[in-house]
Amino acid sequence: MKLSNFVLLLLVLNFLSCSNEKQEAEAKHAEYPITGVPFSKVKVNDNFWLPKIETNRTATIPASFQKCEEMGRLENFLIAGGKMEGIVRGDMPFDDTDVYKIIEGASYSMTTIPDPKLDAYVDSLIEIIAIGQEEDGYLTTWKTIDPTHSPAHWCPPGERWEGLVCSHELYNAGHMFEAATAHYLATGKTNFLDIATKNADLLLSVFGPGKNPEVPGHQIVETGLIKLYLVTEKQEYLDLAKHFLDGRGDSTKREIWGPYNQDHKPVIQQEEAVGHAVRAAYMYAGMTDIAALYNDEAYTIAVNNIWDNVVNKKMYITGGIGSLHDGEAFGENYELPNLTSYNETCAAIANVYWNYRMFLLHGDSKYIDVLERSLYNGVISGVSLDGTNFFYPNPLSCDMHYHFNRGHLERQPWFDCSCCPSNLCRFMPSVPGYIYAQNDNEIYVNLFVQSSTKTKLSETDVNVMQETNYPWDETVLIKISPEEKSKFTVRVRIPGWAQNQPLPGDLYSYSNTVGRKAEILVNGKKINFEINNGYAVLTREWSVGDEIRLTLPMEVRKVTASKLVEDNHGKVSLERGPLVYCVEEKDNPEIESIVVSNETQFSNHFKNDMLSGIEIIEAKGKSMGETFTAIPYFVWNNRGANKMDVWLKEN
Ligand code: FUB
Ligand code: ZN
Repeated sequence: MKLSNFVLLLLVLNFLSCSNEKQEAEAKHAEYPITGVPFSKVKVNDNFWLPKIETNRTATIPASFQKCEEMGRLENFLIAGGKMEGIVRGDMPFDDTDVYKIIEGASYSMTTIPDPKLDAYVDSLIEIIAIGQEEDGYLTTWKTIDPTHSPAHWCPPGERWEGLVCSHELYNAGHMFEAATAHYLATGKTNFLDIATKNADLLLSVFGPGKNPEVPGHQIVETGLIKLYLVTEKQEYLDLAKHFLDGRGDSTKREIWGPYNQDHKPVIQQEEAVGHAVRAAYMYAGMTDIAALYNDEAYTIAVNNIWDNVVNKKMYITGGIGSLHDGEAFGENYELPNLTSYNETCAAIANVYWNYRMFLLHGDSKYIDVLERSLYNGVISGVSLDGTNFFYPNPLSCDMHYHFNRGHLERQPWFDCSCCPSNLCRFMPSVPGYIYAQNDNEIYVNLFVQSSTKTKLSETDVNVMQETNYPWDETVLIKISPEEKSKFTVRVRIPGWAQNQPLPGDLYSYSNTVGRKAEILVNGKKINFEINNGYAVLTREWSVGDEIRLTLPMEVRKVTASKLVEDNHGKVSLERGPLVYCVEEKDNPEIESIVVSNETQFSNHFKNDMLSGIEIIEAKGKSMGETFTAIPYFVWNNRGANKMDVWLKEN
């Protein structure tokens, strides 16, 4: 792949929105195999995502800014800049990043819905951030305030760049780069970008061949640098990103830190997902960027191998990754406990970032299958329906004894380590960016969300519209209206679950396979279609008003896990469409006696008045235990703490 191809490819990754003419002009110069249609070009008008994105804008982002103010996150910048007296506030060496991540979310939000008040507030925060930056560009407030005093008992104090394994200086930089890029693309202003490039230039003078050989203890600076490169075109930023990745696990130049930091062997030799899950998934996203950007086979092979390991051995049915509380880490192969599953919200988000890049690199819908599963289950379970309370871990069972949510049984408004709420702030407004993608003469319909967009193919511009009540209903109407009648391809994703495969790989399977297949009508006529890389490939001469009607078999399905997953022996979980279901004590006072047998009958119906409107599953059978109600996993724990199970005993 040519460098310029990848530049554009990355430009349209979920974070990056081309909202002004300058960016559109940049985009026109590039060529690339597949590019996502950026969220700023997609108008979502559905009943599922739009309310969630709106809740993020009106509740989550303001509440999170408020928390940053209350918890001293802003004061740290002022103290660092000598405008206030005091010692560092907060408990984490990366508290600065909460401010950055919420600004990133606010920037995305402003791209879709202009908000002058929010714009002015964000500018005032950027002024405060600038105060915390040292003359030479250095910016990590706790070290500037007093390098002899660490806010975290688990990370010793030290001068600049000392103790990078835990100091988070490069993690702080990475989130700043991602946020500053988003802010620049959203507003066209350079006030934040200037802070970021000043810091990145300092990194260039400190790290790189023949300089400080250390690598980040927590990855994200790599993708941050790549985004900075995309907007500045400064090649050194890109080179430094690759340099940081190349340096991991190389014991000839530095003392390596081991598997927890994915620093046990060179990244291109890694085959198994190990260690801290968020670090890992951010790194795999960065590696995928490098694989595409440099057309690097070794990087491509490595991310393919690691991906195979994750989907076949280390992923929850909810798309969650990182099963262990201990170290917030991946467990051994098939080590997927339910009650104690960690499944950090940030890791689910990182899994989306990574899988989207894998799709852009390979054009296979199996990556979108993983992305969709994470998105509809393990990501949005992280936030309450009102947008103000959060899960850090997302377990698959709750017994009311194991206080899984950092000592609590319910979602919390904030945490001492508040990475997950601020990650949701930045993630939610970007969801429309995962729906469509394209290359020269093909349009990909990846997610089924009522929405519209306009894509520019080589021959013509094409308006694409979806009408659907997905994920509740199984029909999707896709309207294709080219400005000029012309021949091109529409690739409509046929989800794995609609082809009797819950996830790519053999970790999970359905015990009641459904005979009904996905069906497609074009302009009212049923067609036979080929499935290629997971897509129905519809190539024809399209004209204004053409319609594709997709019907997906949304029967209730029973999932079983590989026998190697000990916790799920003799158990099944329920799914419908992309949604994983669970049972809660609220609906099922006798939750412990719930059982599923071959005779259990399932029906589903929509309950408008329940949990903001959900499709419930009702089970009926010969025994009392077979009569129960299941709800989508992502809404559990919105009616107070109570027992919950995803995996149900099978009789
Ligand atoms: O270390 C920064 C963030 O805090 C990680 O990504 C999360 O897992 C939490 O530990
Ligand atoms: Zn987190």
